[in-house]
Amino acid sequence: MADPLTPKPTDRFSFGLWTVGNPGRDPFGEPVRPRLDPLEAVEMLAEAGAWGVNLHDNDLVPIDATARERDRIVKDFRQACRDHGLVVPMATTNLFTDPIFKDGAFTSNDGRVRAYALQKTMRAIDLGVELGAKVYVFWGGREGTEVDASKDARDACRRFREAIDYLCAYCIDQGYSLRFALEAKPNEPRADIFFPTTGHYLAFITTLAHPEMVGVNPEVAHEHMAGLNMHHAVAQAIDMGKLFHIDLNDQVPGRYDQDLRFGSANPKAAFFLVRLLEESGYEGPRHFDAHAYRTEDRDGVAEFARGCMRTYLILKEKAREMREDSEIQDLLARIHRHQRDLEDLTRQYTKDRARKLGEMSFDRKGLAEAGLEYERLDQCVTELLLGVRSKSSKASASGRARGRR
Ligand code: DIG
Ligand code: MN
Ligand code: MN
Repeated sequence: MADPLTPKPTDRFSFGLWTVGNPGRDPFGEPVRPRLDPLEAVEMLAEAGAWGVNLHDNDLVPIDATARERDRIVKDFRQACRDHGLVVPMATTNLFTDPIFKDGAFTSNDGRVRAYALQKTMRAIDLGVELGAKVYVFWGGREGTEVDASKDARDACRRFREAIDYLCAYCIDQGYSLRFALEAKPNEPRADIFFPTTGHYLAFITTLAHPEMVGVNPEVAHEHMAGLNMHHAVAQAIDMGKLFHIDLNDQVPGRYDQDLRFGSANPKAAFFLVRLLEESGYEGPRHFDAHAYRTEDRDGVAEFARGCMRTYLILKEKAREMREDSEIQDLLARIHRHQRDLEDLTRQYTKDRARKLGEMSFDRKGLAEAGLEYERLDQCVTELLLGVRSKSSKASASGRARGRR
């Protein structure tokens, strides 16, 4: 039987060129390792067991490349992907590095900058489609403010909407079957970034001209930076049919965007995210938007990539163990035993149901006194994640059975 912890193409693990290509620069230090050439990155990711590789336009094609240089670079990259068996599931535009975007791209106060951002994105969309991308991500890293007097936030919403509507219409006109995924972040590099959380984007999508083409790309680090529960954000996106992509990494709340190896900061939170993705039937890429520590050399970068995928697969195995753990399943059955009580009265309003409901009496004190056994449930899940579950569960289950006699 195949090792469940060895990545397979069916796991759909993908990485951006910028992840393993990260040279270790930070605001306080120069690069510590050479920037990985895209072709080297493809080779490293294939060796690590990845299925896909993603890119910003300028991760592959320098912003000042000629059309001829662009075509050669793309040709070589496509050949490398073919040679190493990698696909390109997602593409995106770099609308944040070049100084022209210092005050935003689609929300810039300068109409010329907004026009250039649209032109750059149309070209980057063409590149993504040429490479086979099915999802196009928009991360508005520079769409924000330091000085709120400089920009009316309502204008920002309108300008961003006009840009997304324009680009949806471009894709329709071109016959591209591309889906857009909007990625939120609360701050950094701007003091405040518009549309700071996945929830903001889920609301924003309802205002678009082509909402059916647009979903979200939640990132663990960004929801954690906002002090939010990532798997709750993802659950709401799934509930709305809007989880079009996901950026997996990790993050200690209250810090700058750390883009840590998946599961390295909060394995319990990562577990519930993996359990949700796997049990919800999400079929999209499991994309790691993260990078190795600045302390690492090329071997360390390869270890980072392997670690992201291995931790995901370990947590996927833990979710299976949880489904097969009789004590946990018995607890969940008891916890949910009243889930469907009175459903016929409360599921959907009718005059008659409301009348009957109005005539009912409830044992408010009795309902309030019931213990919910969440301490035991969480202890069992903690033991499962700490790998002691198989031994301790038998002891505790039999102990409780004795206790109940
Ligand atoms: C940062 O979290 C952003 C950019 O790296 C990119 O635009 C997007 C793609 O996952 N994530
Ligand atoms: Mn990030
Ligand atoms: Mn991201």
